[in-house]
Amino acid sequence: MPTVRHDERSVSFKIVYCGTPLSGKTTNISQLHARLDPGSRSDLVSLSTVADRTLFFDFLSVQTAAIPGYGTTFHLYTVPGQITYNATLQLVLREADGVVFVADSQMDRQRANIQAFQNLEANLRLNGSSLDHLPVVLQYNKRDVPNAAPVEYLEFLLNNRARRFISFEAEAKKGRNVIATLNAISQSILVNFRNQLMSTQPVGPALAVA
Ligand SMILES: Nc1nc2c(ncn2[C@@H]2O[C@H](COP(=O)(O)OP(=O)(O)O)[C@@H](O)[C@H]2O)c(=O)[nH]1
Ligand SMILES: [Mg+2]
Repeated sequence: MPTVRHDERSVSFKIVYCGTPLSGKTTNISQLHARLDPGSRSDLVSLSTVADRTLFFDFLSVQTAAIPGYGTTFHLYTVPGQITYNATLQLVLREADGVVFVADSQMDRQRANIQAFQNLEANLRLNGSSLDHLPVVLQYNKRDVPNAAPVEYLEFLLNNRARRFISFEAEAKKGRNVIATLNAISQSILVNFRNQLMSTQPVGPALAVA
């Protein structure tokens, strides 16, 4: 759910980056941090466990002028892919306005991608949400690796559904299509937001005349 503050004339949305461990979620966020204007983004916040480099989550917020008259902010979170951190995933997914699923292109990570995808679906269901209603963008990351699965195969595994998701090939490490992915998910969220507003607002005079 977006947070709308009419007193401050601000709207904020939450985007969650999900996917199997080491697929490149943190790399996406740190590349965005490096590439966006420092004046329109926050510092990068990363909370990690002491024992290893596994992160609880990363956080970055980005300001845009997407909604006229309102300051519009997208809050970006990554969540750990490990099943051990499922409680964190569920908590961060709560109230998500959109999801970026970062898939690992390496052929031997396809089973892990599928598991992470099914885990995402299950957690959304527990939160009363679903992939059929939420804006989702798929990112096929690590296209540079020698054992990359063909994109058509990734589409077959992860995007073989009635309502297909927008998908991108990416090399997050080099920043390729990292901003394009953010752009697509934020567009999709804004369209959703506008549609929801239209369905809850009373019909205005212009519409009544038409
Ligand atoms: N070859 C290659 N490696 C990548 C790419 N994106 C991320 N990585 C590497 O994959 C590893 C895991 O990335 P990280 O962002 O920590 O994954 P996370 O667990 O999903 O947050 C790191 O060593 C990254 O440098 C990419 O596009 N190509
Ligand atoms: Mg990470």
